[in-house]
Amino acid sequence: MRVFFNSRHDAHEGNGEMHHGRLIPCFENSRRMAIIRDAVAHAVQAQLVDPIDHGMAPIAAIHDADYLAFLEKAWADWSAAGNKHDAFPYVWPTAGFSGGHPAHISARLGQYAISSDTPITAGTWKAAYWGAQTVVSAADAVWNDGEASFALTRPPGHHAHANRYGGYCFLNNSAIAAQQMITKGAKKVAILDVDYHHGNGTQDIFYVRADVLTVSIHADPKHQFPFFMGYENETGRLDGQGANLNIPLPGGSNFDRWGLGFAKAMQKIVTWQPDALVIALGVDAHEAETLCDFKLQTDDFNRVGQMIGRLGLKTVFVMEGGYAHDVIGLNVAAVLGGYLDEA
Ligand code: OKP
Ligand code: ZN
Repeated sequence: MRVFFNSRHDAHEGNGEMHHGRLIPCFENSRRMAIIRDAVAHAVQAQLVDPIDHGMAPIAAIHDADYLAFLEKAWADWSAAGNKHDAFPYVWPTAGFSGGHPAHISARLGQYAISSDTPITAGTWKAAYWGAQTVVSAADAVWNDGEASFALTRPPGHHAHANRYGGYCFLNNSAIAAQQMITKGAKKVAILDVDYHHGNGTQDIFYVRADVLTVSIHADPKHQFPFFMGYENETGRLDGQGANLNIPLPGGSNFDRWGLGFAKAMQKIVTWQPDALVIALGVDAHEAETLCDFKLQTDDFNRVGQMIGRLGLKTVFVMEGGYAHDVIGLNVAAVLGGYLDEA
């Protein structure tokens, strides 16, 4: 399988994140990539491909211009204000505030952030920009010849909105991949998000559109990030009515439970008849993931890949979450191997 690899991913390396009231090493770190790359090398005979630079157009097709201008210059503004450590927001324009859109970098961090778990560093823009180029290159390849590809990149993307970052995400890679295939001629694209967390950014980006189906299977937001989104009654609006499906599951779900949700997701995609499929491939639903509380096993990921393969669709896999170093490689390889066995 072609594996488009973001070799600039390590330009983004946060020094830490707040976790239960103290600063700990970032879950979302650069070691993840080498582990997954090495695991898939043998398992799916990975042909590593360097992304081509497609410029800003595919990114601007998803994200707002003011947000991109902020993100590109955030570190420069932050360091010009005298700061040396990673940039974090500390105040937000929440309900009841009039706004005012002040230019101060701390105000802008709060304006554009959904959460406080996501450091911006000197190399964040570079890593995120090349991550987007990685998924655009992967999407082009799949659309051109129908062969599946895997975009192996970090930071992840599915929590990023058109104008918001957070949940370790800056640019919504899965959304950019879907839009790229539409730009190239696809009429309908489905995005299936199997990450443990709800794909809030992806949902929001396509919420009023009829041409992109968004489906997410995730931990019930009542007890898990992103908390304020991801509920079952969010089904799309206007032209997008019926083109969003959320499948929240209780904590502790094993494959008996998760698989039922997955079957529902598969059914929706089959009925909807997309021209292409993007898999937002988070593997953090595995039982060894400490940030999460689902109980999937590596074999279960293999079954997931097989079932995706049997759909017979043009498929782009986009790396999202998965943090347990001892199993993420195995789990990604299990999905991709299962896919190749059945596609
Ligand atoms: C990103 B992806 C705890 C903060 C937790 C939210 C989880 C983001 C997961 N210190 N941050 O969906 O795997
Ligand atoms: Zn996740």
